Amino acid sequence: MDFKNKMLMYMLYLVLFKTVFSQLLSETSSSRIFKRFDRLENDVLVIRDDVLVIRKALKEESDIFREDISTLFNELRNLRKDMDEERKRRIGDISTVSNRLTESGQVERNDKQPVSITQQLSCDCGAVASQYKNVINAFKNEKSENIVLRKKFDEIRKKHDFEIGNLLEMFNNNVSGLKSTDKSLRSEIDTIKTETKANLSATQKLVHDSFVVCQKDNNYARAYFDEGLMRLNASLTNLSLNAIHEISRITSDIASLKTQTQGCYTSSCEVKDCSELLSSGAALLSGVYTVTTPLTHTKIEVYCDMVTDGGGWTVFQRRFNGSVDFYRNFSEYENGFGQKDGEHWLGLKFIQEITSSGAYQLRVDFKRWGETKGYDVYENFSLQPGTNYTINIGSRLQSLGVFKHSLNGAPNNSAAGCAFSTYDHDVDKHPMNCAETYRGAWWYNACFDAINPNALYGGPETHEARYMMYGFSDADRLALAAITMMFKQA
Ligand SMILES: [Ca+2]
Repeated sequence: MDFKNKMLMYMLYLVLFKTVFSQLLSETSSSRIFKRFDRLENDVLVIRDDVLVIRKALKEESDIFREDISTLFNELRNLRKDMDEERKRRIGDISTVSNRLTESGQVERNDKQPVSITQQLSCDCGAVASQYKNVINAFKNEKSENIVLRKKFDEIRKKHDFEIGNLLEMFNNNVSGLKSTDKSLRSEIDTIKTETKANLSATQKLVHDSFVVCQKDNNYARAYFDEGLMRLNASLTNLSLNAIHEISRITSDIASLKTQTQGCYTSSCEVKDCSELLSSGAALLSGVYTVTTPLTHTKIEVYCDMVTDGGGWTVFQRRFNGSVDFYRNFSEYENGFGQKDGEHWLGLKFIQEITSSGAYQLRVDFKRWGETKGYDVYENFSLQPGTNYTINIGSRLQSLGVFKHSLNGAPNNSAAGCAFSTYDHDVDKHPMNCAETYRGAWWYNACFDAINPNALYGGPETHEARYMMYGFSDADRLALAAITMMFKQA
């Protein structure tokens, strides 16, 4: 690669560097500035390498020129030496000739044989003169050639001096330009370093400030969390204590219940209903218990409601999901059906036997579709002796959610004083079979007025008289979702 091409490449490097650097300056991100800075340093190193190569090339060329000049000097020296030798030789020849001439003159003056000498001399002088002439011509030629060589040497030397001067000037200019560029680059690098340092300081301050804020937030959150945790621990401790207390109470209740239940399987435990079970002193839960009927001493299972209105209620009818079919014959109503812990009918004979032994209240609880609840309570409930199981119902004590109807209201419609009818045991006061017509079993009058608790189990939209209902309003006549009928000692 010659010098011009290298200079051209160098200029290209400079342009490239300027472009890169101007782009570098436009960057704001410190990481990008760092990357550009690295590239810039690489470019500077490449340029420095090129300068070294240029310097080396210049030196080599300069050495070559020096060698050439030295060679020329040597040649010139040799030429001079040759010329001197030749000149000496010619001078020697001339001297010889001159001596010979002198000698021949002496011979002419002293020799007594001048003719032969003259002849000899004329013969030798012609040859010597010719030789001398040749020598002179050769010398002239040599001199002329010597002058030409000297001229050429001067021209070459001038030319080389001029080229060396040009090269030196170019070299000095390049070095000066490189020094200027280097200075400029160093200045720009310093500027970038300063800016980067400032950016780094600002970023460090920002990070530090953010860290301080985060730390404060973190401390606040931790304190809040710790406080919450303490509160939670306290709550959990209270809950645990309450739970332990509750578990202890329930365990005690279960133990009492077990004792009571087991006791009632023995002949010594003779409670006739849930009222007596409750008043026996144990803290009891609602559920199925065994009682002994007061007259026939029959042990039967009954469901006791120990919650409603003080508890002690013996349930004789319970419906809440339609799982048990209540359209049944008289015998089944007399003896009972269903599961005591689910939907069931206790049995007319058991209701009759228990309620005949004392004063009992009758309570009806019901729930309409949509969760509206109601109840109806009467005094003096019992079933008269005999197989018709005629119902006695006293005054209404309290009620909720029952409209104008009641169990002992209108003489032609209320249940009070009526016998119990099923589809196969029509003892109602109407010519037709009320139980069959209205798909129930009840103390039908002629036939009933909005109260048909053992009829078909209907849905939320059912509003017909053959569906389970109790004291509906004339407006809705909707079926019930659940109903419970029970008694307890007054
Ligand atoms: Ca009838």
